[in-house]
Amino acid sequence: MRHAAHRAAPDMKRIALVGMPNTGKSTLFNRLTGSSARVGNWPGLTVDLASARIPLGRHMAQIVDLPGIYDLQGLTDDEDVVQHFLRSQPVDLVAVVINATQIDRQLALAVQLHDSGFPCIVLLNMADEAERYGVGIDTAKLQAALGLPVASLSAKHGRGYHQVLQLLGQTLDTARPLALDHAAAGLDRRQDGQEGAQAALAAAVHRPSRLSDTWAARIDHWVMHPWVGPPLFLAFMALVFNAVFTLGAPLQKGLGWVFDQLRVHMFGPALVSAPNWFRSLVLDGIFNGLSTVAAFVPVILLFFVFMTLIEESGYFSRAAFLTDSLMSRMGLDGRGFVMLLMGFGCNVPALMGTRVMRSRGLRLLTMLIIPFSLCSARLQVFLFIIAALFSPRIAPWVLLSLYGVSFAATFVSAVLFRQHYPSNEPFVLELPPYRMPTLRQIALRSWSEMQHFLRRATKFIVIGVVLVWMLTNLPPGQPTAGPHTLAGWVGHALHPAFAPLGIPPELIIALIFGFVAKEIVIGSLAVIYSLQGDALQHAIAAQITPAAAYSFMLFTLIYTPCLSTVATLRSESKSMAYTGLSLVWSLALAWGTSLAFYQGSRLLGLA
Ligand SMILES: Nc1nc2c(ncn2[C@@H]2O[C@H](COP(=O)(O)OP(=O)(O)O)[C@@H](O)[C@H]2O)c(=O)[nH]1
Ligand SMILES: [Mg+2]
Repeated sequence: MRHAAHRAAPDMKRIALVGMPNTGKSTLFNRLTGSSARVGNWPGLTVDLASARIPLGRHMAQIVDLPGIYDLQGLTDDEDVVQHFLRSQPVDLVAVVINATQIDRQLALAVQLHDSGFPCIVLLNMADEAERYGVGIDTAKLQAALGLPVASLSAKHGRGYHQVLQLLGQTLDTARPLALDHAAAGLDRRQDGQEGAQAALAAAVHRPSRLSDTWAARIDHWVMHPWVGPPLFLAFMALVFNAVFTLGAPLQKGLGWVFDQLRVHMFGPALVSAPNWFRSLVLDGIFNGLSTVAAFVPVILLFFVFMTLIEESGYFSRAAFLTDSLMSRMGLDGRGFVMLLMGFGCNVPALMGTRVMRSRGLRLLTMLIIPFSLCSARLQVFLFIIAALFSPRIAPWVLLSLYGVSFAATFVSAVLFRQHYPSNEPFVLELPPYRMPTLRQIALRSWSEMQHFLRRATKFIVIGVVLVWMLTNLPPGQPTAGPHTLAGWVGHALHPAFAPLGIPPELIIALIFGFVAKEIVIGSLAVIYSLQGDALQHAIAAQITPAAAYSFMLFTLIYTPCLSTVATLRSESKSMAYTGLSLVWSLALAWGTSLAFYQGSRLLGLA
């Protein structure tokens, strides 16, 4: 079935966008395809590729956005993906996207593809920047020298776009798909394209000896300064972080209110005459699952608004460069550090943000450690428990120590697993110029990331919430999460495993709820103890010691953050085995840490 979905209809043309990284392939793709684009599986590929069908001239064409490559014969994961794609999917036209300001280094790729037999068209993108830097390209001469159609455009601002559409349509009139065996033979021939490129460059391109941008150089002097740069970066991250979560919290609250209203005024009344268990399943199971998913929407939207700003402006590459040497000791890179910091707000968008990493190994390692970032949902639990058991004088230190543990768990995991996830991404220090993001870019990105999350996570999360509902409400006739429900039995059965950690059965049940979302842990404690607020805090304080409470918090910090994170891990890694590893490892680390802490403090006579 998967194969069938990607076999183009007989009258359907296929155009592949190929080019070096950051030449604007995706920007052009988005402009071409708008909202019709879909991200999907391709047979034999480890990454998802975006594709869409659009009318072009007299044809329907499927456009595919491929990852960036430096060389047709290169060895990185991405180059592998492109090779595999060109060998397994017939294409009618390869649109080679080139950053016009770097045409001297990029043209050879177009010649390589042409020499390998692929029907090509050359798109000189970033015409706006080329003009600003004084790079002059005579497209007519270039076209003649290469023997290929050439057009120049600015994909970001839309300049020259309509001519490109026309040219694509015309080129398709005569383009014939390259048979797969010819494509393979062409790719096996291994040419470097340098000669043809040099001749064409000499004939058609005028480049100033040095492209200078004094304005950017002056900013970089401070942004990349060894002493000024890092604090500036941290201050900037703190700002972004605050912006995301101060704006996000009221939005989340508002959304929660809307869901409450729906529940109280619509679904509740509609279900009054339904049997109790059914009403509870719909309202406390399915409906709660949906509102859990919805709660992430504002954070994801805001996160990607800021992420687009940071990435598009060019600051992201610079920040990553600053922290790169530090992170490389852990087998990570600077971009991973930025995502790790983002994870302290919410793990879900941070995991999605790792998509900027092109090496699968690097990405998996980064995704393995992000869930240990103490996110704002866990913070709520800690604030509640700390207030219940620790005096105001030491409370801040307790919280600070949890942040320390969060960093330590990250570090330990990275060091332990770095061998398993080697990165073969070439480290290319190429700082993009500073660029002003457009509103269109920001809106498009945050909207599509939100859709991506909803489409991939909803089913998984709702099923998980319903399972927890079943645990805490079956068999029927018992008080929710009571000792004679399935959850009560599980809590009892797990007691031997948790007693050495100082965690009583009531809190084990709370941990089961916490598997769904940390936001509901306190609420679940209220249900389990049938108490609220101060009374609940007193009851917990009376039941456990501070050492047991800290052990509970350690466990809460380190084990699975929430179902949404698990769903995101699964959809981003596309591997159940990897998702399972992440679950098992975090559970094991949580258990070991809590055990070591609780037994240690008992030995010291503190528990
Ligand atoms: N100035 C300018 N920037 C562009 C243009 N097209 C793309 N960009 C920027 O170049 C960067 C890389 O674009 P992207 O589409 O992600 O490149 P890809 O790696 O080839 O998919 C982004 O910051 C874009 O906003 C353009 O025509 N002019
Ligand atoms: Mg891209």
